Amino acid sequence: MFDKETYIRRRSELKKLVKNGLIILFGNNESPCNFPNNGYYPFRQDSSFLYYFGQNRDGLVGVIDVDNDTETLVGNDIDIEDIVWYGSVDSVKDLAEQVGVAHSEPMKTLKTICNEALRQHRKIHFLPPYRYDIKLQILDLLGIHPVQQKESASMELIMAVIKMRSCKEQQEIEELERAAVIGHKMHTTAMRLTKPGVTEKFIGGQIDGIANSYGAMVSFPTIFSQHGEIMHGNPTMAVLQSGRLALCDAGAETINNYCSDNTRTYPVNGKFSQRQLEIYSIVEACHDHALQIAKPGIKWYDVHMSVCRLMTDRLKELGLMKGDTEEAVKAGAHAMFLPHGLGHMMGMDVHDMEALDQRYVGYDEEIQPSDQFGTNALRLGRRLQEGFVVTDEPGIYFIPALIDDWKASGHCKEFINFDLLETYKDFGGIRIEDDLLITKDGCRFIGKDRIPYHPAEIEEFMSKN
Ligand SMILES: [Mn+2]
Repeated sequence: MFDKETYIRRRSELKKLVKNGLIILFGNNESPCNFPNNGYYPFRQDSSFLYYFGQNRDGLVGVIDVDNDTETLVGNDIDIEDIVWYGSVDSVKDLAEQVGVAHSEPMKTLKTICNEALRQHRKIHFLPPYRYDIKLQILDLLGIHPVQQKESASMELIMAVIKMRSCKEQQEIEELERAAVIGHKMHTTAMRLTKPGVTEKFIGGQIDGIANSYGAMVSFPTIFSQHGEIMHGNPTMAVLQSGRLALCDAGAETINNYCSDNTRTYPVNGKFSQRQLEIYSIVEACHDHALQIAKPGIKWYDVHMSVCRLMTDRLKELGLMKGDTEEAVKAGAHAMFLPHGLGHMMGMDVHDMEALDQRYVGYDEEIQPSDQFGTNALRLGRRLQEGFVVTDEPGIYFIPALIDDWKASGHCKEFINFDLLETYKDFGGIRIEDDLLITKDGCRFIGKDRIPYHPAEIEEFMSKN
């Protein structure tokens, strides 16, 4: 948790942006895994609740009455039975005081607060809920059916939260740097453990333990797979084979729930083949290219497209693509190899604020999401600002089903050499990902120590460890 003043300042700013009405920020509840008392562990608080109310405990709701300038933390104190099982914890009144909130009320009062506001026809602002228990809570409090809650959510509140959370404060950047340190440990451990004969699951489990040991949890389910071409390939019991590449996309959350998100791809046997090196060097160039051009004022969409053009040029040199680069990228031909976006915002959520809808987080009046395959997976398109944190994660993948699909339909056949591509069906995929902080006049990587990614560094690291 940050100091009390941080939360007071943020709520005060939020009130100015939302202007009027009653803001209700729902904290998360424990989520049952296989029976009610066996919840998913660790508990994960809602990030916007954390941003404004700081308290990392289940069963809390933050209420900000903008018209009357009052703030209330709502939640039930635990009873003696809970104390027996979980130990004693601070009262809701204490929790409120710790974050500069003057009032606290038991949960049953929330219904009264909402009824009163409804009776007075006041605007009640809430964010789009993503957990079903919260949807039921909103149905009970406001009478809005769960299927209508996304469209009933407050645009004023959504836009205010996005405005505030998009630009990271200095203390948030320091948290992100801490997350990067844990991420570095996770990735270098995965590289150390990678060798023929080990299962993917063993490596995934070992590095998840590092996230748990030094921070709160993993920032998303760890991807560790010899099938790098599967975007979200979670670790399986498959045994690592010499000659293949392993792709590791993993990150940690600090105790204060700030994320890291990095990807590395390396040879299982520690030595790149010539063919692997050729593809790897293209991804490496694209990764470094984004670092060179990202800065305030430039559209992330343009950074993405610039990377796509570079990738297309380089794939043409290898004979995998052909034709005019501009035309190929316009047609979306590069998406055969890069079917996702160059990166996304990152903060307390690994895809920061994705629950608030990427249309608003990543786009604006100036730039709208594309519906073209590949570019439709670009989560961020709008102009960068100082303090934004975005991931830089180009990749090249050889997806057998996608190759067959495009080949059969002739899609982009003027830009793709399907005969040569056929010989890459057993290749897998490569992604390199680091997290960028947009600075005053450019950008820099988050994390002082780079996880090895230049091929010579990787080979040296893997031969020594
Ligand atoms: Mn990412």
